[in-house]
Amino acid sequence: MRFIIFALVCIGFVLTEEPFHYDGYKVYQIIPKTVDEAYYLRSLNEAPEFDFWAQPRALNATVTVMVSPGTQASFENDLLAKNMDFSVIIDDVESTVQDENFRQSRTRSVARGSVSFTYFMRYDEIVSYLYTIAEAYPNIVQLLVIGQSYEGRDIVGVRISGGSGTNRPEILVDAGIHAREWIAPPVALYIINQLVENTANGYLSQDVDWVIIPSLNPDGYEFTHTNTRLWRKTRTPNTSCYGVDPNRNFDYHWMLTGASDNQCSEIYAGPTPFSEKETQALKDYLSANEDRIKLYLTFHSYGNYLLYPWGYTSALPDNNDELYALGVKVNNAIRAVSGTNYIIGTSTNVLYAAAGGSDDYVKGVNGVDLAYCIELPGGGNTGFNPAATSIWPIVQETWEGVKAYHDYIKEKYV
Ligand code: 0X9
Ligand code: ZN
Repeated sequence: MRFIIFALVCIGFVLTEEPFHYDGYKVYQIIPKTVDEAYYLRSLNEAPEFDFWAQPRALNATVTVMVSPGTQASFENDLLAKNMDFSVIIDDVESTVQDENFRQSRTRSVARGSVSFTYFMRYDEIVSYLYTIAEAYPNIVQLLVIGQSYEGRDIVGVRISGGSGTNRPEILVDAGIHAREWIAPPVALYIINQLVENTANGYLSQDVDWVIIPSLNPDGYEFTHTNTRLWRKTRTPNTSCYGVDPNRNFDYHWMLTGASDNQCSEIYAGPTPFSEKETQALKDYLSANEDRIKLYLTFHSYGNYLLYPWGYTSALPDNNDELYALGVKVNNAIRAVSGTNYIIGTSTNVLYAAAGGSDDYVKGVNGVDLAYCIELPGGGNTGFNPAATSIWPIVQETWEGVKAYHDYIKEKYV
């Protein structure tokens, strides 16, 4: 009986539509010093009570994890019993979310039809910006609706093409596949803004086409604004918990490693590959356009990593040298602006193994040689909440890296 009541409370808790509050949620930092300690932390990765913001990836690398109130005592006891040092870096996540709400409301401007980098735009504002520029610049911008989300939102992007001729190489960019990674959509929007609205950048779309989808998981993104700030997944209802991690849902070595079959886990891979309408939409776009796509960039946060495949294995891709060397060029361009430095390497080797990601799929199935997952810089107390004032510096420095990508593609394919 007690179990049934517990189960009902849990289901009620996860399926509720009431805004979720993080009262009493704490964030811990731990630096694993032995293999056993790292294994212990990894063993918690799938448990819904633990939300890893920086996953265990190597000895002596800091792990950051948010822990629900009911689990903290036993977690701390375990850490003490294992003689592991830890510190609490956020005592009450709710207060950081409230601070962010307050800052958002102060920096918000009316942006319908225009773009803003002083606050985090809502999905309808993003969409209306894309419609507006497609109308204002019909010669170079074409609106694309690649599909609909579970809740019925159009997944909108733009094709930017300033030249003529067939056989033009395409750079495909997406952002926001993980809902809470708020800095990613502005980076994609800034690329659009610079390519279209800054005439000095016309040369960047002369020989190369760009397709940019700034918010690939709009249901999740809206949910982070209205209900649960740190939501990561889609919003598809499952029997016990909502949502699938879309970056575990692509059909390339699906579920092999670093993914969960627990519906309530943050890294739930879904009941089947491409169970999510959002990942299906990207899949359909990819299969229709795979011949022209020469570079794929997917923006995430946080941690300053320029990752490339594979995420499903520690084996290096055939063109590892090229992927690494291009990563170095991009990093140099970004670093020249502000000193921001990225770690470059395969997902498995520099971050952690996780199969079912879009980058692996694009390379492994669509045959796009150059695919990168860019973990943008963090900010604020949670890493996912850079102050609105840091949107500008991040989008501007990243833009320099994006131009370095363009130069390489033009040089190689035009
Ligand atoms: O775990 C992920 O999906 C990405 N990190 S995040 O913190 N933004 O969630 C990294 C994905 C790297 N690519 C693959 N593992 N394929
Ligand atoms: Zn992510």
